[in-house]
Amino acid sequence: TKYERTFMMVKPDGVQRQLTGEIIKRMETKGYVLVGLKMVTPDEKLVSQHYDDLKARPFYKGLVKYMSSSGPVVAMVFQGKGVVDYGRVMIGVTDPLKSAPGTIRGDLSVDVGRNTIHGSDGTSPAQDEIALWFKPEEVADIKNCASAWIYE
Ligand code: DAT
Ligand code: MG
Repeated sequence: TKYERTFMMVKPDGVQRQLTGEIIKRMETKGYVLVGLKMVTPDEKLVSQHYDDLKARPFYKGLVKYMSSSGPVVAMVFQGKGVVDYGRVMIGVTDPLKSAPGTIRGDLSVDVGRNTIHGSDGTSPAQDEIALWFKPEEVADIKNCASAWIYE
């Protein structure tokens, strides 16, 4: 694939609040291509692996419990130029009340523990997270017909 990929996930609060379409719409209208999509009800093991780098943090236990006992999430892979870093810009910072208006968290969320969406923090974590949540055959190799009108 020509462009990088990132892992994003609509968290249980975002699914319950029916924000999945809004989130996908923002990424797609930017010009990023959805190449992986599934609803998953993650167990503790999967969430623990996903947030392994935070296991020393005081909120880790509550985070894992929330993410693994609140119903489904929507796991996604987006593809495009700069999608890892710019995807994070579109998401906003961790605390929604510190996120700028126009960002997903800034527009849609209030509390840090209900901040609606996850996005990989770097290209290396992105690769790890895609591999954790998706089988290789679940990520499509899409040649987007609009790419000549998005990229010069
Ligand atoms: P981000 O999701 O912006 O990458 P992170 O990786 O530092 O942030 O933390 C993962 C999630 O853990 C975050 O989306 C919400 C939760 N979290 C982070 N910091 C927290 C805190 N101080 N109190 C409660 N939950 C927190
Ligand atoms: Mg993070």
